[in-house]
Amino acid sequence: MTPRILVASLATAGLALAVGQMPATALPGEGGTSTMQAGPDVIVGSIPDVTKYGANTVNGTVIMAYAFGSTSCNLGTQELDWYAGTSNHPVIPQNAYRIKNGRIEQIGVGWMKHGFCALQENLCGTCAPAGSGCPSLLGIGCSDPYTASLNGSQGDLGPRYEVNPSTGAFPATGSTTWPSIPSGQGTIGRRVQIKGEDLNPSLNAGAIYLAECQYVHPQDAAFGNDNNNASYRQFTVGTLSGGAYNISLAGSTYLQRPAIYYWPAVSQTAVVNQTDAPDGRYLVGSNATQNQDGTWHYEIAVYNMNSDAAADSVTINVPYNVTVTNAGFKDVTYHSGEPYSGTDWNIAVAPGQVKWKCTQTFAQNPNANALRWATLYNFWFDATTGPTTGQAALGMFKTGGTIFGATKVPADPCRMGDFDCNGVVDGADLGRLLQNWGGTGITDIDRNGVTNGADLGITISLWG
Ligand SMILES: [Ca+2]
Ligand SMILES: [Ca+2]
Ligand SMILES: [Ca+2]
Ligand SMILES: [Ca+2]
Repeated sequence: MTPRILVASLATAGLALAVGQMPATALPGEGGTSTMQAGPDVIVGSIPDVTKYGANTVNGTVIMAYAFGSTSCNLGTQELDWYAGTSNHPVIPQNAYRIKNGRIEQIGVGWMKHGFCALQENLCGTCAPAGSGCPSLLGIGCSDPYTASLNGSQGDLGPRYEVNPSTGAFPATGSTTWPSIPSGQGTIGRRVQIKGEDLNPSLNAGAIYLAECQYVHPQDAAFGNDNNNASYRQFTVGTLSGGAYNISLAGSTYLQRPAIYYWPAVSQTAVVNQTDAPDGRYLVGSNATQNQDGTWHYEIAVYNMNSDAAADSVTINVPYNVTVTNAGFKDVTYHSGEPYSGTDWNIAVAPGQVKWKCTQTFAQNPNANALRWATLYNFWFDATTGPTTGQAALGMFKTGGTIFGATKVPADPCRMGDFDCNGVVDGADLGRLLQNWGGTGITDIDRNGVTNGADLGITISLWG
């Protein structure tokens, strides 16, 4: 099923259900159709509410602060640790996104709420309580609500850098090691921070907004149940009051999938494809729309769900007879003492390729601006041809290595082997190949870095 159909069917299913809650069975998590995963399996079963805190002005920019509530469920076969002040409880980052003019972008980043004790409720089905009251375990089938005001309580919000999102490991030191809230940011510190201009209705006609919550937990990760831990819900923007826009959650919570999956529901030509690094999952979304001058605009959004390796480059091969212009990049704004650099990636447009790369290696700066977990970065360009399906190569920051994800790329306007693009593969093309023997570029058809016998063989096979 395509994400768009999935979303549409979920939207229909949601009509019959209480607002803000959908059954976990509505959308199977990673691992097939079963909703019962071996071991503990935490998910976000609902995003029930939102709290607005107001705004601070930082370096002349008005930044507004929010928190989203999250009700978790244990869909697994074992109880889940929920011990406050240890390394055995969930941590819960919150994000906000906007879909506008064919692009999905992350406009809000919050720190991680550290869980403490679990109620034993039944949002997701039959609960076998792990104890009475609020014990330090979440029972099998049980749910635990964190209201928005709890998820925005600054004393329980820790920085994201402390956790390895692949293993769920984080130190038990708690708040003793957390950076203190910066001066003048008492309202927005650690919470989900969104620039006022990203919400201002007069600047964002037609925009769709999404809230996303994710749970990271060492037991859930150890059992391989950590690819279903993010859920999302739409929100709308109201009037300005108390220094910040009122926002209201709308519709149902879409379960066990991150917000990027909603992109094709809004931008109908967008697609989302998953690809896994050895240590975690990435989602590559892409969209191509025609510009008024006949060229095409490409939008690529890469989301790191739970990879500690963190992508630090994105490379797209484009045909040599395609011209690329207007390449761009957008990241997120880390805050409140999160140590990551905010330096924009370098963009290199060369014949046959466009590449975005973090400006520093891991060896140069472990806190360089790699694409960290639970964040989404944007990459875009214009090209002279419309889309076909190709690959985005994602380089890995901490580990080295490259993974590939399917994406829309510009199609080749010429036949393979027809280097001069005159419609036939003939002696002129062969001459060019022989002239460039040993070299790179258009005659290196298989893009292995050298024009050689393999490329000659391809050219001959396409003769005529
Ligand atoms: Ca899970
Ligand atoms: Ca930046
Ligand atoms: Ca030719
Ligand atoms: Ca070659």
